Amino acid sequence: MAKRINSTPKADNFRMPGEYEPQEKIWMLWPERPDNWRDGGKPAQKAFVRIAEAISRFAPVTMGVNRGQFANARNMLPAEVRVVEMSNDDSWIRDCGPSFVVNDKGEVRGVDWDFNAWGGLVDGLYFPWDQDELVARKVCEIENVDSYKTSGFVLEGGAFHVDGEGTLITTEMCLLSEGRNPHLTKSEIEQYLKDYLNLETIIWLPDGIDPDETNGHVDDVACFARPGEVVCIWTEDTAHPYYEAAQKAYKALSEAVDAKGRKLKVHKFAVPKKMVCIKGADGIDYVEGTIPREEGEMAIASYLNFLIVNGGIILPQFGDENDELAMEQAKAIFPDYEVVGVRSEEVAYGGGNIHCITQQQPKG
Ligand code: KQY
Repeated sequence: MAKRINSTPKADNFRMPGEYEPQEKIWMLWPERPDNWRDGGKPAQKAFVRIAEAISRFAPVTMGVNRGQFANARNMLPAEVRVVEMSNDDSWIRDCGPSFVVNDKGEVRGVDWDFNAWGGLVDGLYFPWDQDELVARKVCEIENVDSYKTSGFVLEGGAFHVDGEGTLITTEMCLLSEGRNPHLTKSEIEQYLKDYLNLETIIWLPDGIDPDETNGHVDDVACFARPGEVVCIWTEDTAHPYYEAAQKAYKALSEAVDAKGRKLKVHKFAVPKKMVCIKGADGIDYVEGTIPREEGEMAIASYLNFLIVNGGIILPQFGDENDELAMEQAKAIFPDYEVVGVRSEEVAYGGGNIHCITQQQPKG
């Protein structure tokens, strides 16, 4: 039976592995929410199928699906993708799913953060979020994995990256936002991160690129390529909407020292040349309590929102002039990996990308 554990991963010698460490499987949730995805989620569902197929080449995929979409998802997805019924409010399992931790004996546990739809009643994106809040627990139950619950501490998986060796990167814009943990100081927030992910060093970047969506998740801006090396979005176009955030992130990372005392090597990573803008918004329902998505509005589109999975890099592609550049840069930064580009504008229209809709379960 999967139990709740009343201590912390740090106290029990569990740590969160880097995304480049071996993975058991990848979790996803099926899109259908008509007030977020256009045309009842049909175009997004096709994108999710392409992404699940690409990931399946490197690790098994399990897709959680709301009751009413089970038959359709099962029909659309290839046989190798496991489909399980799992109620949810939307498909962002990076954020509502568990963050898995492991120990040296090969045991795996989950960390179940409080989830409040990226800001709760202050600036959250939809209401209610009660089914999302249960996703981490359900995943742990299905996998028979014990879990820690951070009651009173709100966090999402897209808000941080770890190197697996005691270092985490995050943004002040997100973790210090009013809708997350206004009752905690910055050093109290650091202590939660250290206790629940078993860390020594937190590297703070100032800003993310989507203040109005996730309040600046780091997984659009920077990630670890391996211990001691990070990838950071970069543009020299001063008029680009991501320019300021990229500059600040690059500077913070270049000046940082990780938990092992290493100065980080920072790889520059392209951003789309032209902004991806929401299409087909007349096919999105308007519902009070959900942030409206407007025609032509800038969607957040970052190549850096890729997934690292057992020797594969699943890289967003937008039909942009810089798609090929991002592919080439990913191949150069990850020479031993196969880089697979997948068109994912439809995911961007919904507010995120490949990293946001996936959650890795590490091998024990
Ligand atoms: O990017 C994410 N991690 C989540 C975005 C949520 C968007 C909801 N419309």
